[in-house]
Amino acid sequence: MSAVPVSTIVLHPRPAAPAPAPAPEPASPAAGGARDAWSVDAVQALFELPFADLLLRAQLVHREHFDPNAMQLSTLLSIKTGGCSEDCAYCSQSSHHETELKAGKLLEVEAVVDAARAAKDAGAGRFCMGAAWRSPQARHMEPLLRMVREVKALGLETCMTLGMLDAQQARALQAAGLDYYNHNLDTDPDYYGAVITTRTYQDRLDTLEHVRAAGVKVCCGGILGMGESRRHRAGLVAQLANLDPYPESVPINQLVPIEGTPLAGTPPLDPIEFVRTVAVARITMPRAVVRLSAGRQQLGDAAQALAFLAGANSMFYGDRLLTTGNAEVDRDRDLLQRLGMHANPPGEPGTNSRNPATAG
Ligand code: SAM
Ligand code: DTB
Ligand code: SF4
Repeated sequence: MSAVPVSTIVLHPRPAAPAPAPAPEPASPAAGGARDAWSVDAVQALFELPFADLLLRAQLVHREHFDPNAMQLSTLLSIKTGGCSEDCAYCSQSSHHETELKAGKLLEVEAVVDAARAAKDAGAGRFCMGAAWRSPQARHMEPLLRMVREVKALGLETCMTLGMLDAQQARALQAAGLDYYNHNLDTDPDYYGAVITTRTYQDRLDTLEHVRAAGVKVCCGGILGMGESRRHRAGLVAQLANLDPYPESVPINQLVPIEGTPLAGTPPLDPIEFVRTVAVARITMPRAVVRLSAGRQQLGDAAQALAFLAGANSMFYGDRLLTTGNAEVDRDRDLLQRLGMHANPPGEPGTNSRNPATAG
């Protein structure tokens, strides 16, 4: 394991007064201790730290739990595209918006398995299947369960994102071999109503509860750059960090502005603020795998490298996300190589041995 123990990192004495120290990290859920909640104020205080202090803190936390040079690679496939009844203001697939996207049917199982095999051959460790639904219907379950079984049989980790699930659907997916379910909180509860009106924050929390109760690992994050404030970003991170336990996997998306959606003209987020958010996620959720998700093309190599320093240790890998482009595979391989980073083999989370939450 190449993770550098914190004790071996030489820190130069700080010449000036130390930056204010935000609240201590709450007791780890894996340690079974009582958890303190992260207040939004405490999370915002992390955001306000000088950039170098914030990144150092994030790196120390990261190195304590993970190999800092390991990258988890997930490939996405849209298994059912467009025509969605929800009104998420960022989304190309909502039938409430006039976008250029053509709606399709649920893909055949064989087509999904072929795409998963290609993703594995290209080096992905996890295959994430996304459907533009409010929630899956009963007739969808049989093909979905076959997809999970057959993708899993290839030796890939499986992930799905299908909208809201009830308890029974979550249990059926778990029994088929689903490793992760992605369901994002997307933003702060106070900003949520400006983005989505067709389902509530509580609906999302309920689905996360069903996923957790079924024994499927939780992949839950949000979107930055939708016009929210720093306070809202702190509120989102506090919500995620206060889930008990916090998600195993935290995707941080940057808004991909899509023509025809209400958020199309939103000014881009400062990349430094994006990196700050990654660092704050790392500090507040030390054992979570933090994923650079949508928006990597806009971030560019230098900001992504900073985000890796800030504790991001996963990315979407493959030329497409769901309906938009992603950084190209050759470019990502080149980026990892220039940074001396390596991809995790499938099923291997790239943790160090002190990480009970994701080591098994
Ligand atoms: N329909 C399901 C749902 O919403 O739960 C699953 C698919 S949905 C596309 C998954 C997530 O992708 C959303 O929750 C959102 O966080 C992210 N996403 C969708 N469109 C995006 C965009 N234009 N920019 C950034 N992230 C986006
Ligand atoms: C997540 O948090 N981001 C992914 C995945 N989960 C399903 C989706 C990103 C979608 C970006 C816009 C698109 O391609 O449509
Ligand atoms: Fe539908 Fe998901 Fe897009 Fe919302 S984010 S419109 S639920 S596909």
